[in-house]
Amino acid sequence: MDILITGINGQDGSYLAELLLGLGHNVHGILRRNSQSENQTSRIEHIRHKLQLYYGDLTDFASLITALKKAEPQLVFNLAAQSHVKISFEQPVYTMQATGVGFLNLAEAVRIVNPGIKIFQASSSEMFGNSIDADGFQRETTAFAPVSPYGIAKLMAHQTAINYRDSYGMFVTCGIFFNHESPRRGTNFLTNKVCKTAVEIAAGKADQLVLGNLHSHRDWGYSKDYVKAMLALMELDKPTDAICATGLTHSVGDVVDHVFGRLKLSREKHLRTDKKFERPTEIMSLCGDSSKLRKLTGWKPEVTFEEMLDEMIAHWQKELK
Ligand code: NAP
Ligand code: G4F
Repeated sequence: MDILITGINGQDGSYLAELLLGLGHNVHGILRRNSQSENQTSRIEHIRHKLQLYYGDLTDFASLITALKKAEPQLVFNLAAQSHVKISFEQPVYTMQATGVGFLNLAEAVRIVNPGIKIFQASSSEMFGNSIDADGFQRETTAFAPVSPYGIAKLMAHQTAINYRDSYGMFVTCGIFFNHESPRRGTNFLTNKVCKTAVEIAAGKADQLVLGNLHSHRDWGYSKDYVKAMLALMELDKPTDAICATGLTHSVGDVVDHVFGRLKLSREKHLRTDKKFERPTEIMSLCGDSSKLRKLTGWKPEVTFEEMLDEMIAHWQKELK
């Protein structure tokens, strides 16, 4: 198949491209122009020669039409977004344009070019805000109540996906993804910030890890596991919405304790908090029930929270050498 990925140079986009190439598909991707051209392909340099890439942006409707016409895909995975929650408070308008209206641009471009193209939308557990079922889980039936511009933008995209499914009979599937990480995670997200800084401290190249809220809980999975779920969802006969999560939750402090424990660092000496890393509003606990996804596709997470953090630590130790 010809498959188009928006956000192909992101964490998930790069792993999904590897997975699809391995299965023999023709993989196309949309790249954003950067004044340092190496940054445009920083996560896909190793597979770049196998990809067909087009400059584009979710906020640029014409570029989406052009990419769809050139790639002639059967599937489109929309993984592009301004995906950082804290930054969405600093750039709320851009986040709405890229993450919310950007998906509308893509859905409309697909409807115009070829409504038979199947779309995957990367929805987010941020859409739940602090909604939580009595047993401590979020599931497909839990009410959405986002508390960040990013969460609101993702909810706009999510509802648009459902509307295109209902109004036009288009195949638009949403994976409601909980946090997932890897060595390719941006280093301004919690897990990779902790791993990278802790390795630097252990090597004597930094002294302190400075974080915001240590008490929020997240359901942290592994990116390579989650891109398999995206593909499994797109292989179903009918479009749907399904949660992808591990079903286990850990606090920010737990992440620090695991990483500091591995590197024999003391919290007292090397950990500090600063309000500048806190958000105006915070989600206190995310823990996803992914029974629907598991039942429909047989998917289950393969890498544990601890194994994933160990892989991220090893990555930074190698980089530092
Ligand atoms: P990521 O590493 O931040 O990657 C996002 C990608 O989107 C990057 O390649 C970025 O381009 C591109 N992008 C940003 N704005 C764009 C725009 N206006 N037009 C076109 N491309 C744009 O995110 P990720 O972790 O791979 O996540 C993939 C998707 O899943 C995102 O939609 C995210 O919101 C969603 N999601 C992620 C998680 C998670 O925990 N990772 C959980 C739930 C949902 P550059 O490479 O040029 O920066
Ligand atoms: O790693 P984070 O920035 O991820 P967050 O905000 O949960 O969002 C991620 O997951 C969402 C799915 O739920 C995605 F949709 C979204 O695109 C993104 O991938 O922060 C995790 C937790 C938060 O509670 C945050 O307040 O860590 C806390 N935290 C504490 N100190 C910090 C820091 N987060 C960051 N990024 N940096 C800190 O210094």
